[in-house]
Amino acid sequence: MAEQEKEAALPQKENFSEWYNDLLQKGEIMDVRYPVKGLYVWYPFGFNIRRNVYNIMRELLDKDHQETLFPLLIPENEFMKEAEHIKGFEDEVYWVTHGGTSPLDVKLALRPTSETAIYPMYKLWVRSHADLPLKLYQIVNTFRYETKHTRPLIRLREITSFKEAHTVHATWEEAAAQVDEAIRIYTEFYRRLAIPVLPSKRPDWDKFPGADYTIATDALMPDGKTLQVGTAHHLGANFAKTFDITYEDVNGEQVYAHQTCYGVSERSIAALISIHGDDKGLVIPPEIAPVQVVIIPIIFKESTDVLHACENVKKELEDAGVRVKIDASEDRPGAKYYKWEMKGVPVRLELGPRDLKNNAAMLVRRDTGEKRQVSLENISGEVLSMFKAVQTSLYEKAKREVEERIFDCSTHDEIRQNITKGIAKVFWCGRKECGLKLEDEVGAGILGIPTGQEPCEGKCITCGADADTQVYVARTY
Ligand code: 5CA
Ligand code: ZN
Repeated sequence: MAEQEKEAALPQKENFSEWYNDLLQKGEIMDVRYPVKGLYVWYPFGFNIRRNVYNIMRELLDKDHQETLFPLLIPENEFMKEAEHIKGFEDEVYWVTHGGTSPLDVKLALRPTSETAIYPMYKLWVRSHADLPLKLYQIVNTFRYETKHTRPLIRLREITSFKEAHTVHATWEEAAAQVDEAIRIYTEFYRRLAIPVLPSKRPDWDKFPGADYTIATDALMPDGKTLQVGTAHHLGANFAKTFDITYEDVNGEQVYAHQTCYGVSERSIAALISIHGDDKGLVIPPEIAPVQVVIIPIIFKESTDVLHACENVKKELEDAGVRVKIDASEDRPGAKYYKWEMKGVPVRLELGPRDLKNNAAMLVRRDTGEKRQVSLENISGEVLSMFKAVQTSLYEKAKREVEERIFDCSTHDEIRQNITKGIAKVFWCGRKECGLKLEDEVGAGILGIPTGQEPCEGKCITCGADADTQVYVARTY
């Protein structure tokens, strides 16, 4: 990259789209210049963030799921078995039709999601109630021929980081409990990313093709639109009937199993960088940051002492498990600050001759800019406690932002006035007709009924009939 290009500042975050695209490039997350629409390339720095994020996901799932890996290609006959599922995906599937120059006997679909790859095997694997529950997941690429505007990390034609879990249970109720559990796992996952999410039950017309119902988690983006960053689906016995997944129950009878599936993609990283980033670049929670502390030696003339002290600090931090870099390049300190701020390094440590005399260093927080002089005596303790403070305040700040941007509305006009700022919360009678009319008139979508909503009473915002639930309405990605 040319020096000048590197130095150019980001557009203000208020111009969200421009800011986002620029940040992906300057923060070295994704290169968007790959010559196929909807496909992008991970820079190594972005990929490092991805690895840290998915390690959290693995840690959460590995408690009671097992990781697996299924093939990318799905034979047409399997893919075409579940009617609702086909209807939902047929316009989005890429087909492999040839091997070399010979047409294939059976066309092969590139998985848009893996139900139809996995469930024929589940038919073989599930035999008795002792095999249940079965909870597997994989992290793979999936392909969807998206026709809406594609965007890096947000709407991809090759989703490179699709985490999909597929579970099998004895009863409908157990599957329902697993859907709730999936939403708890996702809420915890996003909390580790310092992102508050809003879980809600999608209206019927927006559920996953082939599911009984869908619960989704949405994150509020800086431009006031929401991004669906995870979904959990109750599949009932719908797929079990199609793929003949049965088990022998305690009475020795063959009965259909009940299933769930739930997924998260690199949209999680889109939300991460969008929600925390600022006009200076990335802001990355410590647990996820590829570089957690950058040490900047402040050198005047005789510098060996300072450099030596920096090496010692680096060693001590590394022994405490911290990912550290010393920037001893020729650049001016200001240029170094700029560079590492763009990269979102959570803590900067400055050390000069005067600090050294006092056996101290200066710590600077990336998220708030706050500076603190600390003793070198217990430097790893100071840094680790600053990490905690950063993590907490990133989450709290994002949470306040969401709370301030949910608006109770009682007319379509009121929704229209508030919807560019965030999310509207409104009473809805539950009738599809009213829901669709609402969406049409305000130019936004119903996300769904918040999970765990207290019973409430009001009038449907569209028809005025009695309503006992409120729903979120938002402009969505
Ligand atoms: N089989 C189910 C559960 S794994 C499934 O495919 N669900 S999904 O269609 O809702 O996708 C799961 C999640 O992937 C979505 O909630 C969304 O966050 C993400 N996602 C869906 N399509 C795309 C896309 N084109 N680009 C990036 N992320 C996507
Ligand atoms: Zn109504």
